[in-house]
Amino acid sequence: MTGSAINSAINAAHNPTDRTRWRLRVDQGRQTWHYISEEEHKANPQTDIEKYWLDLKLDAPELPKATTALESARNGFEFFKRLQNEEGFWSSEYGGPMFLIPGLVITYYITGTKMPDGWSQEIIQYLFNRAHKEDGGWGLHIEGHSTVFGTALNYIVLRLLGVDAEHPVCIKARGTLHKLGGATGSPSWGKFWMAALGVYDWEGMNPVPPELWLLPYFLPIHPGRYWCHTRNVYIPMSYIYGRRATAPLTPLTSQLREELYTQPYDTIPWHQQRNNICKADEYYPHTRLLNFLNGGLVVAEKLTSRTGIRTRALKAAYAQVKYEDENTHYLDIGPVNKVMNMLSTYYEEGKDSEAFKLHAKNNIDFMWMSGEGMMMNGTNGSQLWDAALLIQGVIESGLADEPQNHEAMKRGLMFLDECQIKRNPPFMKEGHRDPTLGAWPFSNRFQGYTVSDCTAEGLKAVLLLQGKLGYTEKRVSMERMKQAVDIVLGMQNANGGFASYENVRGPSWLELINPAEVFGNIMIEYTYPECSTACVLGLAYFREQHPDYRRDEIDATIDRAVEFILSVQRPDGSWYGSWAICFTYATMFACESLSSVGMYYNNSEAVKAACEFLLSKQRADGGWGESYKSCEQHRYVEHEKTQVVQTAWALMALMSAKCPNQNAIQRGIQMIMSRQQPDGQWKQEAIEGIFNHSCSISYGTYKHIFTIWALGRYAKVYGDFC
Ligand code: LAN
Repeated sequence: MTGSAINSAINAAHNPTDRTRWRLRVDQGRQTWHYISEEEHKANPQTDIEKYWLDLKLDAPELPKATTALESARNGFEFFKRLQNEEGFWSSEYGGPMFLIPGLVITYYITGTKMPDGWSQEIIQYLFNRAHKEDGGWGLHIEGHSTVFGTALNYIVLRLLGVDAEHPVCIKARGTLHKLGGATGSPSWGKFWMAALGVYDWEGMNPVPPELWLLPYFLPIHPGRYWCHTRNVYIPMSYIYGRRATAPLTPLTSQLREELYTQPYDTIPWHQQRNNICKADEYYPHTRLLNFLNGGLVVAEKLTSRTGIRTRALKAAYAQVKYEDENTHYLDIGPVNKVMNMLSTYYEEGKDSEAFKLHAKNNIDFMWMSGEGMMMNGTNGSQLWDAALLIQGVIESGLADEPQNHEAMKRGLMFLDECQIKRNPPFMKEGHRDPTLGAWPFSNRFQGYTVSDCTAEGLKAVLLLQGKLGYTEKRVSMERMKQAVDIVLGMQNANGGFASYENVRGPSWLELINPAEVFGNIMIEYTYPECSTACVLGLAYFREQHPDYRRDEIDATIDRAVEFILSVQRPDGSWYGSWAICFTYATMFACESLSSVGMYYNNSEAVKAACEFLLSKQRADGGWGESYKSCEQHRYVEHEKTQVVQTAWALMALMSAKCPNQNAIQRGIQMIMSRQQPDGQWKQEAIEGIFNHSCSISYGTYKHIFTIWALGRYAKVYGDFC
């Protein structure tokens, strides 16, 4: 081949695939994208769901222009119904974090695993599209400034997938990486992936000793007490670190060694890099306690790493990898430990093992294809969460009573029935898991982790579907609802609040040894007003329909949870939101809780203060708009633009609080209506979600769910006009 023929062959590999050949399949709540052949494509045309998410032209008709709030909600649901699949849920993009794809691609490279058709080109596309226009780098998440973590790791991805170092995207990204000081300044999770790949030295990383698994559980530092996401990331990380498992050097990784740093690889003083974290990356700096302990661990590492203790510790850590894999049908709690567990399995059981094959097969559940290319979702979807919320909005608005929507509601119930978890984890005790029988998860029952508020929202949706609509079957038995109630009742913490997946198991000072640098509040479970609200309402809805079951406990649990919510209100009347942006989101939840126990604007100072807070943030155009920076900085930060999703949240809060300022509410409703498209949809605006105070995450369905819900509530409260 001539030089130019080689170049065009290389470039062709970086072109997008034929987007019309992508199909989204669903199977018992699992959702997976497939790149199909030309023949299959001809035999099986693309649906609106696929077209919508791929940014292709839909066949959705223009609807009669809405003149009232209810008409607008109806048009919104008319459109959104097109995106419901045959199993009754709504698939959706759940990207945002920019540190997930690197773990996948590095693991595939090390283990020599072939990617399914279309992935490689489309991952490249995604990174090309998401490189920041100004400096060519990537951040922690799609809206964040360029960091070493984002830029070094995604640069590595492009190179491993075959993009040339002299490709303009690589040149620009490398320039930014070098300006930031090079890959030595990466946060620890990046150091880990680079060391595993062989382009960073383990000596430049703080120890992650698997020996922690040999400690007795009564010690507060035992990893079984950590927040389950953190625990599950550090299990395989400690296994791989403990073995110093590094991929053999290849011509490509030797080149990367020279591309990632500002000085020759062999001259880097690695032991001085352990605590070298670029300022642009740092959200939660190391504490002095952590640095002190790490210093001790470095010495301990020299003594133990080749002894029988290490062998025993590796065994204990790997046992935890297995429990997690088996408990989750080899899906794992999230995308980070998913691929770390796959890499651990490769080293422990080999590439031909059944376990490794299952891992390789199941990564597809995390991959999401979009008009921008392929990303890795923050979980294996948000199936249950989106369905449960949307169904509640449609029922509250009264739209569920209209005959054209019966079928959608029946299918929704079918999915909730399917999705409820019908067993406890097989390795519950050994794997430090809590019960799951009767719970609802965030995504699907295969991943199968209980989440407090997902259980409560699932229960609420079932109670409404089965208890309030005349035309649905009783698919979820009383017995199964009681199981869900038992789960919720078991999840209240000593302070009255509810945490996310498990009860708080460790002391809050553990946060002082949070080693991840880029996230806050990750070491233990914390209690949240959002999760607590869902539990309050879930129990209250159940009590209304079934007043006899565990009545005293339900009453007492609700009272204590409401006390908790009141106790975390901030002096300005707002609540800090941990799972979406930010004060607007949590204040909506808190107001819902308080109104459920009869506290409103006119009889509660707390609710009045909440309304005043929200009203003080309303913009001239009638809407609200908050930036993800609120979550980072713990103070309200305005977004440059008004956002329909936050406008809907603020309105939901004001309406549940019975705020007397109807004019403000009406202006908000008009703002939402003004952004509705002729086919009933709302366009994507800024990112909606957040986690760990610093990383934003997309909830691609919120622009439909909360708009419909707020409009529907408005019509219910004020009548159908606007
Ligand atoms: C989620 C998504 C859903 C979210 C809600 C149900 C909305 C919340 O109310 C409770 C917490 C929960 C379940 C939650 C926890 C943390 C998750 C799983 C995420 C924000 C999605 C992605 C994030 C996960 C930790 C991302 C991987 C990163 C690590 C730091 C391991």
